[in-house]
Amino acid sequence: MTETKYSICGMCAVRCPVSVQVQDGRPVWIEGNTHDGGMGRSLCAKGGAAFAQREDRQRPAAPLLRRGQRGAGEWREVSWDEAFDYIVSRLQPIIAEHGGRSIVLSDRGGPFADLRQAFLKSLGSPNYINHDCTCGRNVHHASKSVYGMGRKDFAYDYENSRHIVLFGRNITESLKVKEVKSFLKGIKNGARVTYIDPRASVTAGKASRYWQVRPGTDYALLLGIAHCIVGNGYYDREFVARYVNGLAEFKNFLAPYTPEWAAGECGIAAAEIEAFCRELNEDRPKVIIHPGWMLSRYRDSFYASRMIHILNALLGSIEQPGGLFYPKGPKDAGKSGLRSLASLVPAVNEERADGCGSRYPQWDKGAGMLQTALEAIDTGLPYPVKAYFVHRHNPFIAMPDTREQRRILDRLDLIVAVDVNFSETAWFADVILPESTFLERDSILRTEKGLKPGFGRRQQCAKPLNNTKAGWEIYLELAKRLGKGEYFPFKSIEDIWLYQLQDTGLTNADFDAKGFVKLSDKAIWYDRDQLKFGTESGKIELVNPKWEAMGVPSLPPYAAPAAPPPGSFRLLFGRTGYQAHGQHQNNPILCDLLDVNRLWIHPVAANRLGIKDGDLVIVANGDQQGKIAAYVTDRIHPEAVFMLHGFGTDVPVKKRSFGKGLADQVFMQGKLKEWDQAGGGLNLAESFVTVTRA
Ligand SMILES: Nc1nc2c(c(=O)[nH]1)N[C@H]1C(S)=C(S)[C@@H](COP(=O)(O)OP(=O)(O)OC[C@H]3O[C@@H](n4cnc5c(=O)[nH]c(N)nc54)[C@H](O)[C@@H]3O)O[C@H]1N2
Ligand SMILES: Nc1nc2c(c(=O)[nH]1)N[C@H]1C(S)=C(S)[C@@H](COP(=O)(O)OP(=O)(O)OC[C@H]3O[C@@H](n4cnc5c(=O)[nH]c(N)nc54)[C@H](O)[C@@H]3O)O[C@H]1N2
Ligand code: SF4
Ligand SMILES: [Mo]
Repeated sequence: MTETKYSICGMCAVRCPVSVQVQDGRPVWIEGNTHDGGMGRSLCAKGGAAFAQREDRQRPAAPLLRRGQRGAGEWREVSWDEAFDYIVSRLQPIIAEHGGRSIVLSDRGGPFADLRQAFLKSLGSPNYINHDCTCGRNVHHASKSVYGMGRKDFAYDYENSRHIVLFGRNITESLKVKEVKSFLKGIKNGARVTYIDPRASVTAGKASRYWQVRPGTDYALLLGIAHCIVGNGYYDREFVARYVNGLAEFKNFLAPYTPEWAAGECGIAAAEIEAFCRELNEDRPKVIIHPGWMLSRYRDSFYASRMIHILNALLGSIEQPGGLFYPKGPKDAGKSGLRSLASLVPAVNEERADGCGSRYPQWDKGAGMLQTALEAIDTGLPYPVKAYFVHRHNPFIAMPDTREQRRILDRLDLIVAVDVNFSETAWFADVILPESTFLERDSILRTEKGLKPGFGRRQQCAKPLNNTKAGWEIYLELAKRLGKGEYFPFKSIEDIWLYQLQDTGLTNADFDAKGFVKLSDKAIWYDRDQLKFGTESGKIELVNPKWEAMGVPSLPPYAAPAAPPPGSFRLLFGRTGYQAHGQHQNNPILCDLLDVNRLWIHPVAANRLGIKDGDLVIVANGDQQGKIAAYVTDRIHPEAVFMLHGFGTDVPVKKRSFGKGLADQVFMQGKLKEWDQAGGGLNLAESFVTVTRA
């Protein structure tokens, strides 16, 4: 018998709606959930490799307890009972001596984090942290300082846009299926695309204008653009008069930053910048300037991102078809939202170990900051941190300087990893709890914000092949054994769903037909005459007094980036459509598509160093070095070299990928202690390497 199950892909953090054909209990086909108009049947390569992940034998197949030294890879397979008992027996004394706050949990964030947050809270810890210090934290904090709203409070209507501007937003490779489809529709509908990146990615090939900007100088380019737009009155006067505070001060600040000045910094000719601004003036307000992520990993990313947020406001592209819009939630459709699981547990009023909201008053408490939490583990300040749960997060790949992380994590009394793979971090843990793959598990319901808000359900499509459990089972059981069962009165996932749906008038069965429930048939747009922003004034703040009072100036003068030391290159990194970070290099199908990264290097630099295309080269930073093949191409800026992120695993049981390619993060030595002082995002792109022929 064949049946169709609607669920949510888990091969990357985008979590696309999927439909899975199941024949006699075996999943036989996966595709996009066609009930979702934006998906159609499309999936990306990673989603298409989901069955291969499930069947892969080189993954943890049962709970594992460490036997040898941390990281030695000697494991003992145990029952779930024994694994839970072990964790409880280690946690109880830690809690007794240091309190619940000595436990940190980090994960990949997202719509299913509610239960993990509830679990941690029930133990009395405020220290929930997600991955974002290496992802979009600067963009997020910049957005808060301009709009009083976060980066996820805005979404993009590519399809109806007249001009899509992408600062290192490699939308066709670092992809979200629905987004890339909407982007391609926008191009078909005639949108111009300006793509700015020191590296000509696949997205550059889709652009009507490509600028090979000097790495790390986007802020200068943006200042030149802002100067031209404000100086020539290319902005939306009505929108600005109504919603924007501080234009006069902004204009004064911009005075020295002419396009000619910008050209000297970033290498894009002034005439080109001016021509681009004239186009923006023609195309506004149906313009999207995507704040991206790659501007998020430099020391001035907060300010570069702020400038992008400001430009969108000046062009009037907010809550505008063809521009940016607010993703609407259940309330906007006049409906109640899902009940929160974290709200079942009493509030925890402890100071955070990572200093968010205290030492760093401007940083959001919600997502935390892993690098300052690591500092707390290392120093015992502001208080001792003794246990670490790492769930669907792989800091040894995702955070810089793996060696330094190992040193710090080794100070902990307990490390528990919940993963589907032998992640590099899990390999160093004391306990690995293998989660069932997304095809094999249910998850808590999620809210889907957008023009048509709704709720979505991930459901089990096939029984686990191994001795694994779903996340909700793991945390409920742990809570129970730690004496916190009273907060989680659930016996099954259906119980949890029913609780979440309590105020909505919906039942579990409402998700059967499509896998999701929409709360509005029509796209919801706010009245553009009645917009409210999250700042104290309710306006868009070009100069934000609240942030200034927290020690974060709104308009500091520009400072040029450090040039690479003689003989060195700035190390840039990015992704491919075939992998998500470091998690699929060992997937049997995906490793076949791409099994190794190469070092992109400009022909002029390569000639100087006697390097030919395909030669093996030694990449080095301090005492860290490794070998890969060179890809000699003028698609990379001469000051930089580039490699795909996520390769070079040192976990030997991942036999297909072990020892293949290089890991970029090991060359980022010292970067755990270097972050954008305003926004807190780590300066991953401020590392330099030397390159020599092997
Ligand atoms: N040097 C460098 N560092 C970077 C980046 C870079 O490009 N270069 N990129 C940065 C960015 S943008 C981000 S978002 C972060 C991402 O960093 P992470 O959040 O760590 O990366 P993910 O690929 O999402 O995978 C995290 C872990 O989840 C596991 N996993 C996958 N599926 C499941 C599941 O169903 N259940 C469970 N329990 N675990 C699962 C994977 O095996 C993996 O170990 O890295 C950042 N760090
Ligand atoms: N297939 C796939 N899709 C993904 C992911 C994945 O791992 N795999 N990860 C998801 C996640 S978590 C994220 S955050 C996004 C990331 O999405 P993106 O940020 O779009 O992706 P990246 O490939 O990390 O980086 C994009 C580009 O930034 C460029 N860049 C480097 N320095 C500069 C600079 O100074 N200025 C400018 N303008 N550009 C610069 C790099 O050369 C690179 O080509 O992708 C998401 N989608
Ligand atoms: S982008 Fe690909 S891997 Fe990620 S959720 Fe969507 S289909 Fe799955
Ligand atoms: Mo990310």
